[in-house]
Amino acid sequence: MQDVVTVGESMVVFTPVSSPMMRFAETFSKNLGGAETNVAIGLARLGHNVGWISKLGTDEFGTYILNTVRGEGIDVSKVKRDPDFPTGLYFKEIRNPEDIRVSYYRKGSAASTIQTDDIDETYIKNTKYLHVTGITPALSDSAYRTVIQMMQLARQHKVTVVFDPNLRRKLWSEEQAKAVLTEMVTLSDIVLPGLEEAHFLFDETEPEQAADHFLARGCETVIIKLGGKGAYLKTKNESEYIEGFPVKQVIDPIGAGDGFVAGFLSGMLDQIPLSDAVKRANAVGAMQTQVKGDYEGLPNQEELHQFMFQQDNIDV
Ligand code: KDG
Repeated sequence: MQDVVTVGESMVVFTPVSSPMMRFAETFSKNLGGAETNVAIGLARLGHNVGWISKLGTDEFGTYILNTVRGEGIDVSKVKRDPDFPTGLYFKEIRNPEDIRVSYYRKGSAASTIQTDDIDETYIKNTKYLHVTGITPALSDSAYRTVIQMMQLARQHKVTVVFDPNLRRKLWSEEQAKAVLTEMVTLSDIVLPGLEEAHFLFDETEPEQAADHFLARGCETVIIKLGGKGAYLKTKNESEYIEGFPVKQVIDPIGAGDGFVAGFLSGMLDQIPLSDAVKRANAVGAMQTQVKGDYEGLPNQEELHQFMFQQDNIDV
């Protein structure tokens, strides 16, 4: 039995080293990225049992990803390997923390061939939370059908569905994204959009009004991520702004939203009050911005407690 099961694509990430610009760089660092594995790693480091469903090529990059994710303590027994399709790649140019450019090489990747036949219903039934993002349905039609079916199965089995829209404009058209992400909202119990995503979906600029659209579509808990400012939480019974943790300098913002989701789910699993779970989410998100890489800054329990304790004492 897992605490959280997630499904999605992980890619090898190459980051220019000798120059921040790809066209001049002669050396690149190799790493791992993928919103869903970022969340999974964050949760595993905080002591939770997590399973990851995906597909990888049988290439060296697939082996690297599988070993790394397994090495973080995540159950990879539901990750399939396919010799006919490559593992996805992406390149991340950090020109500065406000100007990060991402180039995907993931069309036709192994993960994009995931299909409904790959679903193991028992695995989904036996988890407390199913975590999905709006990246997976953008990969292919079969990936779209798979993720929707997983959400439906989770609901049938009373598994809580957690959805982060993670809008990736490079992967699909605005119309497609809006239609599918809205459909996913209606199949979710907990949604964690960024304010920009809430605006994209419902044309609202204020968190309070945006949150109401999600509640009206059946979500029980809405948490709107506000970056460094923290987050806005709304349910039927409560609503609150929860301040973020200040950081001196953002080194790499990628993965902060995933860290936020991991921190929040960790709080839910530990059964702390909702607003404390959001506070933990803010802390994990802030910590993730302090290190280069999509997941490297995600803390273990001790690091998290130390960070939150220090920050609370600075505030006093
Ligand atoms: O949320 C961080 C992700 O964007 C990154 O790790 C890569 O999954 C990724 C994507 O599709 O951009």
